[in-house]
Amino acid sequence: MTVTITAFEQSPDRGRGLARDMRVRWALEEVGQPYDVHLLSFAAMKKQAHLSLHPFGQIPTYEDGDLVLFESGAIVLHIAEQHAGLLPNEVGARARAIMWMFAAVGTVEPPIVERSAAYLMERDKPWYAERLPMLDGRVCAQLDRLSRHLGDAEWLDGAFSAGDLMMVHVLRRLESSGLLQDYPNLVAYIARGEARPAYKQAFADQLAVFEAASAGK
Ligand code: GTB
Repeated sequence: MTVTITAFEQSPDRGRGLARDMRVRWALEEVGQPYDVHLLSFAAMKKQAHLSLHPFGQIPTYEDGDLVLFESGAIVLHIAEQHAGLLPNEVGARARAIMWMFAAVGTVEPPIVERSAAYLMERDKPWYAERLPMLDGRVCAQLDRLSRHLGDAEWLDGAFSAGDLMMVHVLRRLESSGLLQDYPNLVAYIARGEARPAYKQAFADQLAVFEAASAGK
C-alpha cells in the first residue's frame, strides 16, 4: 500500500518549502519511503471529503491503508517509529529526540507563527509597528535559549533525529525575518539540515508542484 500525503495545490509560500507538508516529505525521504501526493485547493480542504481525513480542514494528512493521520508532528513521529533512521534505539535518547519534536512545535513554533500571522493579517493596521517589537521579542527569547543549548553542536542531542527535522523546519520560517542573523549557530544548524540529500529531494519535489501549477495558470 502506497503512503499518500496531502499538500497545497499552489502553496502561498511560492515553493519555498515552508508549508508543513515539507516536514512529512523530508521525513519520508530520510527513511526511503516512497509516497504519493494528493494536491488540494483551499476550497477542497474545507470540503467533507478532506474534512473526513482532517477535522480542521488543513494539510498535511497522511494515509497508509486504513491509517489516517493529521498534524505534521504526529505524522513525522509515526514515520520515525515505523522506520530506522530518525529516532535513536536507546530508550532515553529516543525520548529526548521526541522531546525536541515537541519543543519545536510547542515552544519554538508558536511565537514564530504568531509573528507571521500578524504580518499577514495586521501589517496595514496602525498598531502593527508598535506590536512588532513585542512579537520579535517573544521569538528571540526562544531563539536565545535554543542557540545557547545548541552551542557548537551539530544537532540538538547527538545524531540527527526527527527532533532536528522538526526544529530546522520550524526555524526556516524565520529566514526572511532578519531575526536569525544574531544567531550564527542556528543559521549553520538550518544549513546543515538543508544540506541533507533527503531535504534536497523533498524541497525539489514541493517546488516542482508550485512551478507546475504556476506554469499551468
Ligand atoms: N498543527 C498543524 C500541523 O502541524 O500539521 C498545522 C497545519 C497547518 O497550519 N496547515 C496549513 C493549512 O492547511 C498549511 S502549513 N492552511 C490552510 C488552512 O488552514 O485553511 C502553514 C503554512 C502556510 C503557508 C506558509 N507560507 O506561505 O509561508 C507557511 C506555513
